[in-house]
Amino acid sequence: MTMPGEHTFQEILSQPAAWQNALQEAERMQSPLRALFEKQAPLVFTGCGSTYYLALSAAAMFRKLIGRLSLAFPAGELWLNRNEALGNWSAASRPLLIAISRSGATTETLRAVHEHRAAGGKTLAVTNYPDAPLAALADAALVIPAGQEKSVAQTRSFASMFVGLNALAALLGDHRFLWADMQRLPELGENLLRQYQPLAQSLGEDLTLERFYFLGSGLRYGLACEASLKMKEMSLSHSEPFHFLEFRHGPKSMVNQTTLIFGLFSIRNRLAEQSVVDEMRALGAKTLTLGEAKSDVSFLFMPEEGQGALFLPVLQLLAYYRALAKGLDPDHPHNLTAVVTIPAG
Ligand code: F1P
Repeated sequence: MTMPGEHTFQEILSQPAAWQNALQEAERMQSPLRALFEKQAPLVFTGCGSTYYLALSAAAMFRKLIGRLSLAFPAGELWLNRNEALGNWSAASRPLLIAISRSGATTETLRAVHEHRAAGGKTLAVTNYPDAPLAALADAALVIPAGQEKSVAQTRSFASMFVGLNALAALLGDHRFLWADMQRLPELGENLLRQYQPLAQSLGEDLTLERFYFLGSGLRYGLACEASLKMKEMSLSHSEPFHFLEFRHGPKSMVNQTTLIFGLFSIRNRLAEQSVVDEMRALGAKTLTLGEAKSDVSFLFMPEEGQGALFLPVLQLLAYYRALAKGLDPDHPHNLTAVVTIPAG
């Protein structure tokens, strides 16, 4: 018998070791993977649920760090609506598919890879399970075994694959200083977990809160989506992600005293993002800001292009504590299974 949430808690707390594993695997694989990326073809990232949100962030990272046209689609769209999503490409410019899946066994993701292969395209798999079907189906794989987990909701796995893709983008783009800075991620992650666990617990246990909005732009939009999904899956709470400036265009009508707004700040656009959070606080919302400095959760001295993973641990913990406070088991979210398989038919 395990305690409710025991696996999730352990997986969240142990993620810095999985980040370390991700840095090592990205470094080990960079030479073999350079060949796949050599052709100046567009990149198409895909996944489902959490791993689709990772695809959104990864596409933004690769656009910025290797300067390549990079898109993201849910795998189900690449399976069922491939032409609407991608259009037709000549053989010379056929996109490289980067298929992300914790389990390596989700039906839509496998079908998207099959479709891509059938159209003559190449695929890189990013996964935590080397022996699952995805790695075997792809032309190459970035595997991070330390991200494997027992829980249904992804926490350590998501963060491990995020760091793996972030590291790969830094290496392939020859961003040596960024790569050197990223070596500090595991230590910074440990510090964050230690320092902000009490804050995550007190906000997570505040059951006067009912509505949660996660604001993030650029590569933080995918992270805002993922944090929002954690809140939904684990704690069955009303939760939505938005790009910062979008929140003024309608969603802010939902703000009241029971609202908590999370601001995932960039460094570059901090002032514009801060003004949205300030406006929502003036309308009565509670707020929690995360960013490099002068935020409720601050992670110091990491360049914007390498700090994405640092947004995750406190937000994951908050969802975990809220689930427990509501009497739910975060290890077993309502109606969900760890892998979605769709029978052939
Ligand atoms: C992705 C997924 C998520 C879902 C849940 C379980 O699977 O199904 O969509 O939110 O957390 O995992 P995978 O393809 O990454 O294994």
